[in-house]
Amino acid sequence: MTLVSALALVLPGVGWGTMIIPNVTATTDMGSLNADTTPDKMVDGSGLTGANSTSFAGLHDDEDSTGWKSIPGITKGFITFNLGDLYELDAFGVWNHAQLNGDRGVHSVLVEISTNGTDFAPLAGGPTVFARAPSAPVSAQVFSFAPVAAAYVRFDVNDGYGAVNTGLAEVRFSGTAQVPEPGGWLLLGAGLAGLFCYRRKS
Ligand SMILES: [Ca+2]
Repeated sequence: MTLVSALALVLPGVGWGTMIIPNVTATTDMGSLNADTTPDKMVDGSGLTGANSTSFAGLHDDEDSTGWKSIPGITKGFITFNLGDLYELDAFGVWNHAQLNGDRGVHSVLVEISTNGTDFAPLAGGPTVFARAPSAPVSAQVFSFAPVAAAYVRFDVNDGYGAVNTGLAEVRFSGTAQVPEPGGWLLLGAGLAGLFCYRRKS
């Protein structure tokens, strides 16, 4: 265990050295109600005010065009998040969908992680239920766990809170970017040394 991961275990929420992961993308096999409710509305900050890059602060509205909503009749399926890089993932925050007094929200889930986007395993210490959000504005429900290497996170959605379709307003992840392997550092150092020598000669 590294010092960073040890500290992250004892610090609540976003631990020391971790950050909200930027540029996450989302896909789903549960479809979208319409062009305003596509999966990207879960990860683009739409409808979220007061958010920052170091915590799960922020309140989300319940407008029609700021969250993902599935195709009516489909409340079971997968949502896959691509973190864009490999991270020591330590927490995520869920702003559940508040429409219909929270009936629109996602209820029971299995959270899985992957380093390659193909092989997924259950997230140890991950939640199995997302709380109902009975009204907007919605604050994040934050789930923290022992840091684990992940480049992808998948929500295996089992059901919603009773509406004909289900959805999520926003999901954000926190973690520490994994440093390059020792070989990578050597290459970086050699490159910088080469650049330095080049500038000295010119
Ligand atoms: Ca949103």
